[in-house]
Amino acid sequence: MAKVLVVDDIEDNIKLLCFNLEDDDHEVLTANSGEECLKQALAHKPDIILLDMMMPGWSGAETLERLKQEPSLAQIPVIMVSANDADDAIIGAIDIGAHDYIAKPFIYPVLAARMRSALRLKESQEALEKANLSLSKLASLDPLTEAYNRRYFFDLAKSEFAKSLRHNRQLSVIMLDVDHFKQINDNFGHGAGDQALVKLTQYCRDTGRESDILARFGGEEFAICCADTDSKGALALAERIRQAIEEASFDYEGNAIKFTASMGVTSLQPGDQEFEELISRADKLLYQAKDEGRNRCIS
Ligand code: GH3
Ligand code: MG
Ligand code: MG
Ligand code: MG
Repeated sequence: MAKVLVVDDIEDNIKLLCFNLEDDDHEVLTANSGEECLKQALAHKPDIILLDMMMPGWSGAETLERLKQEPSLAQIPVIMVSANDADDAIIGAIDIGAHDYIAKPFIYPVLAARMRSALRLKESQEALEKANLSLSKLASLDPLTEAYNRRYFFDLAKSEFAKSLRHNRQLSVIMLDVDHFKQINDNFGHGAGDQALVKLTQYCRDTGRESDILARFGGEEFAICCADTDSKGALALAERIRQAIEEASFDYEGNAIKFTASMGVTSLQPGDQEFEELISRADKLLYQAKDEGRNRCIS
């Protein structure tokens, strides 16, 4: 069963098609002009459109062109239905993007078979798009924590960096490393360590803003890129995250596990040319935080 939009300027043609389509359990929408077709298509997103060629106002070909120009409608298969079965008309319509072309008077079962073919194609295209989408999502995320991975972080953060330079806006980076993480693994097992990383991601998300780009950089090291944030704001955020981590504890196989983290915080400075400069500054500050006793933020 599909949602079918039937477009024809002659009421009787519409009636005949509706009769057949509804008999096949399709949901039928109708339009008696190209203009109306576009409106209906935008409002109801049909699965397929049966479009008359010869209509006053926009012709079938003109209507088809407009459907194909509209990004939200371009994927809907259109079958042209026309009394004109001249080769030129068929070629023209298919070249504009019609999926198929059927001459009037048509045999309904033939039209129905062509519709099924168009719908099958649309379905497989949609499945492919969905698969591509989840694939690209997978490729951008760290599988354990679902924070961004390092590679995708650089893609996003570099583009934020370029925008900040262009528009003279603030940008900050926080590098975070869990303190004595090895001890969590050693004392409670690798699963506890994994769980700590998942919790850490959650603490960072709960404390930060939606726009902060959070990534697992590797091991127990994370980076946060904060657009439109100056050094004062970034240090305050880092400090809130540090406190949230320090105060939290989670249960793992009956053990209440607590940990702390150290952070290096830096912001865009005059003269910065590459995003990597911020990363390496934040990294140095992070190691300073470790040297000075851990569980602290240094900017
Ligand atoms: P420091 O305070 O100096 O940062 O000490 P640390 O123990 O946190 O740092 P170190 O670099 O000595 O150890 C990091 C440990 O993190 C070692 C490694 O086995 C562990 N690790 C890295 N990735 C994972 C992971 O995905 N899961 C778990 N459970 N452990 C991991
Ligand atoms: Mg007509
Ligand atoms: Mg560590
Ligand atoms: Mg580390």
